[in-house]
Amino acid sequence: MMKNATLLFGLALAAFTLPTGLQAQEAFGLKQQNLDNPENTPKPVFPVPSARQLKWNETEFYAFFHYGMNTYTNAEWGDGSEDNATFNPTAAPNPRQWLEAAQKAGMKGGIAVVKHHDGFCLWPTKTTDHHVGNSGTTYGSETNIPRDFAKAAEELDMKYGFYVSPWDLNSAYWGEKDAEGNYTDNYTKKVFFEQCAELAAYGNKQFEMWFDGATGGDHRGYYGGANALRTIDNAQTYYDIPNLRDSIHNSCPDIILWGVGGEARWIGNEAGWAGETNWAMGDREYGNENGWQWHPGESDAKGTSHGWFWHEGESVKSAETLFKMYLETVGRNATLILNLPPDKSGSLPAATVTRMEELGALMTQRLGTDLAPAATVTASETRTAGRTVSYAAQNVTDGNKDTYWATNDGTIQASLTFTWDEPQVVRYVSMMEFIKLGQRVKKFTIETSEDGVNFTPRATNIAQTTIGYKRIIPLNGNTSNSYGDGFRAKALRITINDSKACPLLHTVSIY
Ligand code: FUL
Repeated sequence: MMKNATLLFGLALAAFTLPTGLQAQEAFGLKQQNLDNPENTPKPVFPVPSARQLKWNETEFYAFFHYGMNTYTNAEWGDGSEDNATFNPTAAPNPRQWLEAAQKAGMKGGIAVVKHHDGFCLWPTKTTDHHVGNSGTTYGSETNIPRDFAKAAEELDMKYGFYVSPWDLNSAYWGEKDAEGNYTDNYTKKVFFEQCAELAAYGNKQFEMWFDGATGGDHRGYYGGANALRTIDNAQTYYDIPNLRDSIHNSCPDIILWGVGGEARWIGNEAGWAGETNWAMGDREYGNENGWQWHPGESDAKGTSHGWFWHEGESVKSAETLFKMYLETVGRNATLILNLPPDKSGSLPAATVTRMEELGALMTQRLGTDLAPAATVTASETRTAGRTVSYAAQNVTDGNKDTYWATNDGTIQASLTFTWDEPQVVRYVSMMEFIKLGQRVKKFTIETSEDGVNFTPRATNIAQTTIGYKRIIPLNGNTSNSYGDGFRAKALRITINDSKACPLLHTVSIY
């Protein structure tokens, strides 16, 4: 009898103190989480960017500097026959001055052309005699652009990289064929790979190497004295791109090989615009929603009136025009590489420097004061938190790109509302997706409300489709001279209307 009572009491106690199932999970603080995915992390939507592509995208706005033999021959494309002594700077070339000007405009880096199609190298290369060291001119012989450019960029805490033309109109090896009519690998092995390796040695913090797509055609070249028309049929195989990519990444892990390198794409024009709808997959201005490879767009555009290289009478575009280009590229999920050509002195003309200061001031005036962190942010739905990770609406204004707002799986329509204590004047909205898990958003709308109750859609003439790395919407729907009076708003609402999967936004800024 006594024995049975003890047993019963023991069983009752066990039932009370040893919870099972849900109770046990709660006891361990797991609530209803899936044990395989304790943070409730959303599944990626493929393709996703590589780590180096993500870092590259963060560079956003950077400069292009076309300087070299063409600066002294008034050409855009030389033919490779130019004499070394023609490279004759009237002062010591000053890449630090180039980068300082770019930094004043808000750019985070720069790419220097160190060899254009004419083949003249702006560093003392071992691969050819056609280089600065043999120019014999006062400042020419001392010039070493990659060395000075990399040093200045590191000092200024800017990202840097080099444009090295695969096409080489000076080299006897370029496009050379053997007796059977097959291309030899002399150029790729003895010249191009070696030049890329020499350049990679100028600093392992390089973020991009720029390879133009020119492949010969109807432009006559010197080619070591052959004076011929030459062409290659397939740049990918001729330049042995997969091998080149691997060898460069071994020494410079963060370099994106642009263009023929396959890691970022040409935006399809050189006028400084990307599609309003722009996917990071696919090609050209608009990309492709269903592209299988992460292939983000870069827009290369001239900051001056005429050439990529400096010419007599070259003038710099207005700050307003450059700001429009910024909105239509960086503001549309592309990066912008803006060309600023140094003149014969090896420095940027004073007018270019002044214009960059003006552009910087305009950028600060228009996109410098973010009103979003002062707002209360609410969401129509917030994804169930993980063990340590929250997907709360406030994540979009915490200044941390690693935290984001998300909805639950299956919810592809949702809104975020920003409300201020006092009405604000708003003009631009900038949104950034958490693209580490893929580009998702296909359609959205932005509305403002003066009273916090009645909302009016804004910028309805603009395709409010993709977001991607970054999308900036001028609320008056105008990318040119779009400053305007702005809208008085007690609240602003962003509604995602369609998305490939649950939307993930890591930052929203309102100006
Ligand atoms: C092109 C080149 O042919 C132009 O001269 C210029 O360098 C431009 C940025 O890329 O492929």
